[in-house]
Order: sequence, then C-alpha cells, then structure tokens
Amino acid sequence: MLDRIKEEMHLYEKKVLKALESEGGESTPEKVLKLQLLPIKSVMSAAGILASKDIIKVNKDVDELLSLSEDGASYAQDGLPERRILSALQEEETIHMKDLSQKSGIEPSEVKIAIGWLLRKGWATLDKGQVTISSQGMAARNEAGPDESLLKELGESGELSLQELSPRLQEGFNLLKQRKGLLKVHKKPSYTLEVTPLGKEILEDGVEIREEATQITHEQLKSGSWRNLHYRAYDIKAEHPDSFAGKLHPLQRTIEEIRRIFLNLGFTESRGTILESAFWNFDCLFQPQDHAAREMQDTFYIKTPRETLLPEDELVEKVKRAHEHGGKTGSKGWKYQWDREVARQSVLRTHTTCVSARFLKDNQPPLKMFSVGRVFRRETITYKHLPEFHQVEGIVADESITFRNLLGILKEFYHQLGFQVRFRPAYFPYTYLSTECEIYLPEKESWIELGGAGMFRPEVLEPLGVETPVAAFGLGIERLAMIRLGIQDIRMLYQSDIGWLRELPVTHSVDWNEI
Ligand code: FA5
Repeated sequence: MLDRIKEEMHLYEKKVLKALESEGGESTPEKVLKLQLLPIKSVMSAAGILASKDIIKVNKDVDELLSLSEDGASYAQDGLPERRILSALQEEETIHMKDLSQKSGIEPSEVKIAIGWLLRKGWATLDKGQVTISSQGMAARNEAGPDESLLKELGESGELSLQELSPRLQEGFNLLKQRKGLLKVHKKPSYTLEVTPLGKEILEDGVEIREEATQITHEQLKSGSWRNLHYRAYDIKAEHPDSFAGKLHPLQRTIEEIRRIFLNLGFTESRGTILESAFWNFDCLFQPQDHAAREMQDTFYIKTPRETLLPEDELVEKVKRAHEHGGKTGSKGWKYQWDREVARQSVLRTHTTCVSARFLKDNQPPLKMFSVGRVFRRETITYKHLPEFHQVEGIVADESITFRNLLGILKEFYHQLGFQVRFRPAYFPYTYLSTECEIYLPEKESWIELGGAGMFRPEVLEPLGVETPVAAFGLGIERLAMIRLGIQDIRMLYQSDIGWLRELPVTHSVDWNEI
C-alpha cells in the first residue's frame, strides 16, 4: 500500500514532502520553494495533490493587508487637515472660519470636515465662527494621535497586516477608517503545509528523489536506454472530472444502427417525402377510399397544396380497376366507384409503405430496399403513442421469396438489436399473409407491438407491374428505441432531458464486428 502510494508520487510531490520533513513537518510554500528551487505554481499544485491523498494538510489563512490610498499618502506627507489647523492656531489662538483655509494651507473644501475633527478631538472650540485652540489642543501640539501614527507607519512601510497592528495602531485604524477613501484593505491568502500521520509514515519508510521519464526520445528508443529509466506509476482509478462528450441523440443513434443493419444485409436505401399524395399513401396500397385510417381523425390532410398530381394514367387506371373489381388479379376488388379526386388529396404520410410502392414502380425485382423516415398520425399521445414518429420500411422482391423468408428477415433484424420477437396474425389491406411482431415489456406486463409485415397482395403488385412475390415490413423506431434504452415512456425521446442524455453511454453494447 505504502509502496504503491510512493510509486504514484510525482517528483515534485516527493520534493515538497522532503522539504516539509527538513522543516520539522510544517512549513510555508514560500520556504519550500526556496529549499527545493521549484516554481511556486509547482509547489502549490504538488501540495494540492498531496493533500488530496491525505499525505499533507494545507491550512489556509487569510491576511488582511492595510495600505494607503493616494489621498491617504498625501495626508501621511502633509499631515491631517485638523493637524494643520492646529499648527496655525498655535500662532494665532483664534482664527475665523473663513480664514482657516488660507492660514492653514488646507483646501477650502476640507475646512468643514477638519473643524469637525478638531472639535471631536477637543483641540479647539467654535463660537460664532471663531475657532479657538483649547488646552487639550495646546497639549496635543507636539504629540501625534494614534491615527497619525498609523498614517506615518503606512507612509514608511507601505503595507501593514491588519491582524498584527499594535493596540495603538488598531485605535488609529478605527479612527482613520471613518474617513472615506484613505485606507485600502486587501485580502491575501497565506498557506501552511503540514505533514499528516500518513505523510510521516511515508517519510519514515523513505522517499527517494529520482528523475522520472516523462517523454521518451527517439534516441532512448533506438538505444534501448528507455528500459533503464524510472517511470512513475499511474493511478488509473484516480478521480476525474465528469466530461460529457458530444454524441448523437439516442433516437438518431438507433436510426443509424438500424440503417447499418440493413445496409450490412445488402439492402438498398431509398427515401421518400413526408408530404405525399393519398394515391401513394393509400390507393396504390389497395386501401379502399372509405377505409377508417383515411378518416380526418386519423390522417393529417394538407391545405396547401390541397391536391397533388397523379402518376401516369395507365397506373392510375390499373389502381382504379383493382379497387373497383380486382382488375386482372383474379380478385373481386372492393366493389365501389373509385374517385381520382380522393386519390389526389395531399397528406402527411401515415406510414413509409408509400416509399416501397414508389420504389417498386421504378425498380424491377430481384431487389432489397429499406427506407427510414418520419410519419404522422392524429394520435392521442400516450406512453407508447406519438403523433409523429419514425418507421423503417423494407421490401424484398424475388421469384423465390416466401412469408417464411419474411419472418426470418425480421427475426434476424430484431435479433441483431438484441430482441426476441413473437409474431401474431394480423390484417393490412395491402398484404396477405400478414403479421405483427411484438415483444414483451415486463414493466407493463404486456406485449408491445413493434411492427407490421406481410406479402404484398396481387392488387398492389399487378398495377405496379411487379411479377414476383414481395415481402414487406414497416417497423416503429421510437418504440424500439424506448425498449432498448430502458425508458418507460416514449415521450422521453423528445423531451431533451439533459441529465438523462448526459448519463447515456456514447455507444450501445452492439459489437459491430459481430454483425
Ligand atoms: C403500418 O404502418 C404498416 N404500414 C406496416 C406494414 C408495412 C405492414 C408493410 C405490412 C407491410 P402500423 O400502423 O401497425 O403498421 O405501424 C407500424 C409500427 O409503427 C407499429 O408497430 C408501431 O411500432 C409503430 N407505431 C404505430 N403508431 C405509432 C405511434 N402513434 N407512436 C409510435 N409508434 C407507432
């Protein structure tokens, strides 16, 4: 234990400790620096470190130092104004107030105050403007008062310690401080360093002062002499100030992790826009125009622009036919009259599945695509619901793709994020088979739904000209982030709680080498 403490001691710490030993265990930094020829800053910082290790004690005292202001210095030289009047009164026992300035040589502005002090000290009397010297004044002729003594001392020595003033000078200080702006007091800390019992133990054990290697030179490396140098041990458990490095917001970090997983799985990334037409958000996904999700209370409709352009007629026609009677898909459709105007409405996209639909129109299978983006719904906010959140959407299209492949992809994705999921049957107008993935939340004692998935229906694929099966999924990111970060409430992600954000580690436990 003692050896370890000694090994970790810096050369300067040892020097300070040795100096204190030679001074009998206690001394001032000023003496230490003279003994060891160290700069005062090094003594103080070494003393601070020694104190933090309980090897010495640093006692701090504050000295109050007294000095004269400019006015004080001129009084010290010329005498206090009442003294100068007293001198004048010795020649003429009585002087009228109005002549005082001229006869004593003090400024007219000082006369009033000077008379005040003359009377207070009993050196003169005042009667109808006549100032007359008293017997006390006569006696004081050749004798300086305590205030004058202090002025004199300060004039000669420049500075005096307030704590060390003699009682007479202390009395002088009490008088002088009643006059404005004559004295200056400034506080000066003074320190004594004192070896503690632990410090004594170390000293008794022996402290050797050796030069330490701090930087190794090229030559030392080349010649191998670095092996013989003495190195100080580091205390890797030493206390350190907290530092809060800049880092990505945990939600953004989750998004980046998700992107990386899909990129590593060979998916292409695509992007859409948050302002979308009802056509791409609903119609081409075979969502009937009277579907509940399309209601005003579920979807944000946009006033400007209220309407959007529809894609080419051929596609619009095919979507219309799919809705009305199934078109060439073998389906019977929804059996209603499809309205282009409804499809033209602009909306804030309610899911990212529209990005998949657009991608399928422009790209031929085989393909793997994912997309991350913000979506909007008229939701009542709860611990797991937000009106604006992120989804990651994906599609895999290939001749051989099956529903089982889809479950495999989702399992793999969640597994890489550290989750076990379960699947349950679900319904979406645009997929068959359809499923929802859920994970268990022990704190809420319930399952929470993380995403929807399924195989796109022919009514979706046929108008887009896609002939292979397409596995599709859309997963909520905030809920996933919430569970990963161990928070009970989804709103935390948007609250900018600086304390919580600071405490979060910079990285997750995901080991990218394993992915
Ligand atoms: C959809 O949005 C489908 N488009 C998913 C899909 C894509 C199915 C492709 C089939 C094929 P759903 O409305 O269930 O599905 O939303 C998907 C996920 O988004 C939910 O599981 C949930 O994790 C998240 N989510 C939904 N609403 C909210 C909300 N208000 N706040 C936070 N997250 C939400």
